[in-house]
Amino acid sequence: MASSLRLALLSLFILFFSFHSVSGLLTLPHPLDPLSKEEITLVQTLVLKKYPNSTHTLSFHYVGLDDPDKATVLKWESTKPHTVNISRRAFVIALVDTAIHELSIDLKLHSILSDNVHTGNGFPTLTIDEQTDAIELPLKYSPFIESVQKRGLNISNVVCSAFTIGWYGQEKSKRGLRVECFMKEESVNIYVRPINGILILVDLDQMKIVFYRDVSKEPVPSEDNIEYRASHMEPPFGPKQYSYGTFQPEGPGFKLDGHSISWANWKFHIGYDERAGVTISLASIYDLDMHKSRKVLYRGYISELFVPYQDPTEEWYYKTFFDAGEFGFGQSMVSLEPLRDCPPNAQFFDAYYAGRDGTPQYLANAFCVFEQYGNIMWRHTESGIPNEEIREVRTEVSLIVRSVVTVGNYDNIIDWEFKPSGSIKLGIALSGMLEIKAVEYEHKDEIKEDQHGTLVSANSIGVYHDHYYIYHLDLDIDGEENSFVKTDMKTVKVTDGSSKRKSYWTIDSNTVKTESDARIRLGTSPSELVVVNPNKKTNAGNDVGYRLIPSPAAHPLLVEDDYPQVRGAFTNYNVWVTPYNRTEKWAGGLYVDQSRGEDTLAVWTKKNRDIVNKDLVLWYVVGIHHVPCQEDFPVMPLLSIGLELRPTNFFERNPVLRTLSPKHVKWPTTCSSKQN
Ligand SMILES: *[C@@H]1O[C@H](CO)[C@@H](O)[C@H](O)[C@H]1NC(C)=O
Ligand SMILES: *[C@@H]1O[C@H](CO)[C@@H](O)[C@H](O)[C@H]1NC(C)=O
Ligand SMILES: *[C@@H]1O[C@H](CO)[C@@H](O)[C@H](O)[C@H]1NC(C)=O
Ligand SMILES: *[C@@H]1O[C@H](CO)[C@@H](O)[C@H](O)[C@H]1NC(C)=O
Ligand SMILES: [Cu+2]
Repeated sequence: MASSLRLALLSLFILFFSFHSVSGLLTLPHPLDPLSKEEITLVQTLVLKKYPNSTHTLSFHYVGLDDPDKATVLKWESTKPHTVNISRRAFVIALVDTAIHELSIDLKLHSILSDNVHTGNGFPTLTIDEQTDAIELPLKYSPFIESVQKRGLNISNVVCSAFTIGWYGQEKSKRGLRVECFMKEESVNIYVRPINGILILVDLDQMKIVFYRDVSKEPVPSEDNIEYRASHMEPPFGPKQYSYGTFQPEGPGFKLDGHSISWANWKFHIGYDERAGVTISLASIYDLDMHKSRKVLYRGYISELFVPYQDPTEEWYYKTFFDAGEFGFGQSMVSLEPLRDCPPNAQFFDAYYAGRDGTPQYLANAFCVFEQYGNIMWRHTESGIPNEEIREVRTEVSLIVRSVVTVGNYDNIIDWEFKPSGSIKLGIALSGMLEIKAVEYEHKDEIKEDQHGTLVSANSIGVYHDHYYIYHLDLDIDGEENSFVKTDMKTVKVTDGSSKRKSYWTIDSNTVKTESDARIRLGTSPSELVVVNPNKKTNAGNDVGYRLIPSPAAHPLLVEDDYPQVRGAFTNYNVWVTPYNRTEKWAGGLYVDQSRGEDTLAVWTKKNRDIVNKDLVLWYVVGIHHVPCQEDFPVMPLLSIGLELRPTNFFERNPVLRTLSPKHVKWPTTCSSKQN
């Protein structure tokens, strides 16, 4: 039944609009387009020419667009047709032998413009290939084979996974990885079946195990109740979800031109970067009253994701991951499944990133774009007029750009949702598996000391941890020069008898002058945070602006000088504002693997720069403290968080006042007969 419906749906799409992926560039490259397959190959060729792999060990750790200066991009954008001759450059981080090289490559001139060696602390993003090599090592390492046998386990059923090691104050650092192993028997749910008690450290330069210890023999949690594949489950299934159809007889409401999209009143560019994942650029909204497009966001992406676990023991203390800087958010993106990850009306995009040897790696269905129906945009029922009932309702159609980043056990669903009302919702949802620590306990009552997590199943502790995502939001509210206004709400007491009330609240608005005053811990007192353009006012005299509607705030619970917190110091505040600086992209630093916190947002803002009427970047931390519970096991239902950027005195009035609801069309009868 399900498959016949899917067929019916598919044939509809073939009929009404193309269901294929957009891979190549349809027009001249936009200056912010991700590197194409051919450009990545060109980078590989040029670097190999300088450092032949016959005489050097060479590995590519980052290959991405070295985006042109913002002023140049804005000039290019404002000149129609786009005649500005804009350079096209790649930024590359490569290990040549063991030195970290930063190369700037001109893709038009086919030449290496600069080649510098990074001598500071920290290492580049890991390649997927070196992780793959590292996790093979234990399987051929005799002490490990013995440990497995001693536990009565079959080495053929062991699979391993690589974990970054963090930094804990030591003077010298070497590139390395910890490896942990799991049992894969009937079930593929490996992360809940750890072989705990084995410490393995791999030296990545030598690609060999340099430290090995077998410290304990906790049982591997059993395979009961851990399966998540529908094909491997027994009925009953439920609750039943009923069939549905999506049908856009006029085709989708958006137009694509390469990676640029225009939809409703919005237009923007969708980029991809092997470190950042999906990037949104040059978003502007058409103002029906002013008859022109107005700038909102120059660039937005997730700059870092910090996931510190909270078990201080020998086996777990090091687990303080930086998923963007260490593992690459973009290269950890996974192919989306049509009809499941994205609805039937979605359009898919492919992406390329560079593998370890520089060869372009193809990622099909890397992100999707679709229109979402079903919410209310605005409404009113007026029943206060005798003998008359007025009811005006407008359906909302919004546009979503979706990608999924899967770093090991966790899946991060990243949505950018654009609304005709001018709002941008930045959604994050978590799913996937908990990281499980194997213990001897089968019931909570047996546990005597802190296990640093919740017993989510027999012998299985879901360890406490946090997820802190930090967004880089280079807002350009109706132009580049902006200010940051903090409006505090405060109680006023009436003591002079002028009112029957004893109190009320009012506001106190202040333009924040410097970076240090713009660091904000949310939730301590009520306030509104607005990025305004002080040079543009509405007819009523208000500064045009966009307001930040935050998610519930999470504040770090580690002490400020704890090593992971020094490295993840961008979580010390929920909101930061900096003046635009092209090199300040990565909130945890450019070199995050074993970083020492020397290149974080917290360090940059110590300059305490002036942020009044300047080109500003808003940094926002979406955080959650995760106390695992049994429902998170064996796979966690989506947990959603996020924020909203919402116009505030940006428009003269409700910008969707004159927006009509989409027409409802009847499902074609030829298909409806197949629906049962
Ligand atoms: C050098 O790299 C190229 C491109 O990846 C590959 O085809 C070739 O086999 C490599 N040669 C050596 C000696 O590793
Ligand atoms: C554009 O600039 C490049 C150098 O960056 C130059 O080689 C090329 O001739 C220029 N093209 C035009 C049409 O001016
Ligand atoms: C170990 O597992 C492999 C693959 O599942 C199987 O072929 C083999 O017989 C097993 N060995 C033992 C000793 O059970
Ligand atoms: C940009 O930021 C980097 C890193 O914080 C700094 O070294 C550089 O001086 C800054 N440039 C300007 C123009 O402020
Ligand atoms: Cu979690």
